[in-house]
Amino acid sequence: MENIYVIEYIDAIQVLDSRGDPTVEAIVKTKKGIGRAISPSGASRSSFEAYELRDGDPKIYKGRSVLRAVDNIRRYVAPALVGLDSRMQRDIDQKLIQIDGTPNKSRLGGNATTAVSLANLKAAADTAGMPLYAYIGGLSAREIPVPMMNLINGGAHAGNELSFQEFLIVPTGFDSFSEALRAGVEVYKTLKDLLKEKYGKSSINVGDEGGFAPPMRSIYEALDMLEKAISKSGYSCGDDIYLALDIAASQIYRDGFYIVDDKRLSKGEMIDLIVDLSSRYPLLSIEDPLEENDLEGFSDLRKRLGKTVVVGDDLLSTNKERLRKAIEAGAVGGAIMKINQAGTFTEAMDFAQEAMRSGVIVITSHRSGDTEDTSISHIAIGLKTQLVKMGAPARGERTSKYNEILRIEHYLGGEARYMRIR
Ligand code: 2PG
Ligand code: MG
Repeated sequence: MENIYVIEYIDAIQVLDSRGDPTVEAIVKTKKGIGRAISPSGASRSSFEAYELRDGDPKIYKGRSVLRAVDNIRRYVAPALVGLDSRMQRDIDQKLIQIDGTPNKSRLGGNATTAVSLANLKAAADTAGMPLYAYIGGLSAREIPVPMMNLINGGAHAGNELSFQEFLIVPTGFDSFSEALRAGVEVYKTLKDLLKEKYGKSSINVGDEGGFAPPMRSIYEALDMLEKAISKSGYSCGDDIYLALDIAASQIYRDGFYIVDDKRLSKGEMIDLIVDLSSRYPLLSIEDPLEENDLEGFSDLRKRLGKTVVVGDDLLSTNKERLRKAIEAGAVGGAIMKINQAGTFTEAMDFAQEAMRSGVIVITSHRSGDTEDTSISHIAIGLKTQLVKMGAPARGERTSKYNEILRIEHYLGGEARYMRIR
């Protein structure tokens, strides 16, 4: 009998991400299905991520083109994968790792491997006639994750002076994803009014992830503003809706000090600041509170934080070895999973499952440079991660992902369950 899952054709093209930077789209066709996927791109990248291959010619797209990565797919990946069964995702990802042959995917480019790995996953699901989340998670994939919505942008994602990268709200106390999203949007709109009133019209310009990028200088100001926006919208902060932070501390780490609100803080002072923040505000989680090499600091902080979850993003870089070390050291209660940090779907999936087995909360995450690709909406539900990070409810590359979750929730009907975090 003919095997309809056999890969017949692979191609790639250069497309654009939400910052106008070129990125890789891969296309995988089987006998009866097709999958397309686009690699996203981070601004605050760790040094342990899969390598993002860019051409570097300043005359073309200011050095940002990805034509070599595209060519690598056509020249090396396609001939090796055509003829394989697309359902053998692990074998296909292994093959990508093998063809690349480097520890960080620097030969093919992590952007090339990510796009192919995800396009293959989608092609297999399409061939099976199944939505991607169901292909990944089967019948039990019916839990809808809680969104972490990034309403105020700072750091590497905005042209303002805020030292921390992301000020998020987490609508946990609702019965469904759609109700939680509605609350998040109402807070976003109220925040817009409050910002305009206090700082003027220019404060409602948005940053890379669709959150506002106001001319604030203090992290306390940003958190106070979020609290106010939540209560003014009629919700209770710390009950219906929590706050969260992504400090992205490697970005503010210089010569052994952290630069926060124009002050130079030693590691001890930084830890004290974070402990103070968590005692003043209902913070569900704090991501990358310290720089990406300071495992010990993460563990010390975690002992002092009580209920606030310490999340590793750059620290872990969606890498199973780094996760293992962090778990052994008791350094994290939460882990960010980004497919393109790992470079293939199965590596990211193994990372997420290892974390969950150890009781670590997993957050499926977009990148600050993202696209209309909605793979992560399906992956979060398929892998049953408790949380998703996909920016503010604004800008097409963010709303496409929220909208896809709304579609899945609608499709699941009475089967859908909104995840409980607390
Ligand atoms: C992060 C991400 C996504 P970037 O740090 O968590 O929000 O940012 O994609 O720039 O690394
Ligand atoms: Mg982060």
